[in-house]
Amino acid sequence: MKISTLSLGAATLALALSGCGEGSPAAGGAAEASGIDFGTNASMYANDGECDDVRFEGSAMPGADERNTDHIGQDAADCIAAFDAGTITLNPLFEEPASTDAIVYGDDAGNYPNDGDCDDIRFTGDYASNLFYMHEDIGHDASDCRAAVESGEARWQGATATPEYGITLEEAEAMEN
Ligand SMILES: [Ca+2]
Ligand SMILES: [Ca+2]
Repeated sequence: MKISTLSLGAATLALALSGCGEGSPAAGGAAEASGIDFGTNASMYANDGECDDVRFEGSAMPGADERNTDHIGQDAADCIAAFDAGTITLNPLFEEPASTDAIVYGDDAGNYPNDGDCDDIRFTGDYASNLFYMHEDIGHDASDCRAAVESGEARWQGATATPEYGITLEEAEAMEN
């Protein structure tokens, strides 16, 4: 169970500020050498000891039912620490493909296969402003995403720390009600 508090936000800000100068814990580590943009500590789950950024995989990630695409690029301190410790790695599905033809789309085992929308957050397009992305669909909406890329509707956004996030869970629930 995760609980966010205002005090956690204050701690996040303090840590983000302290990380700007010399002596940042990431300096010289594997995370820095990776070239990955870990982003900010804007997530409500920043600095809770788990890497909540679903671009990664490994033992320092929360359980599957606690993962959420909203935290991509917003849990830098936790994910840098875990990356340096070797308890997470970049999910290979997010590695930049050499060309559009080299994209690994995965399979159709996600929540919304073959519904005409590319639900994999590795991709975006004009449609994304109305889409609720779920982490379970990463690499699991292959037919829809392949068709959308081939038609030009979708484009690769990959491992950017500032993706198009689609709509939030709250917005999705409001649309259902
Ligand atoms: Ca975290
Ligand atoms: Ca779909």
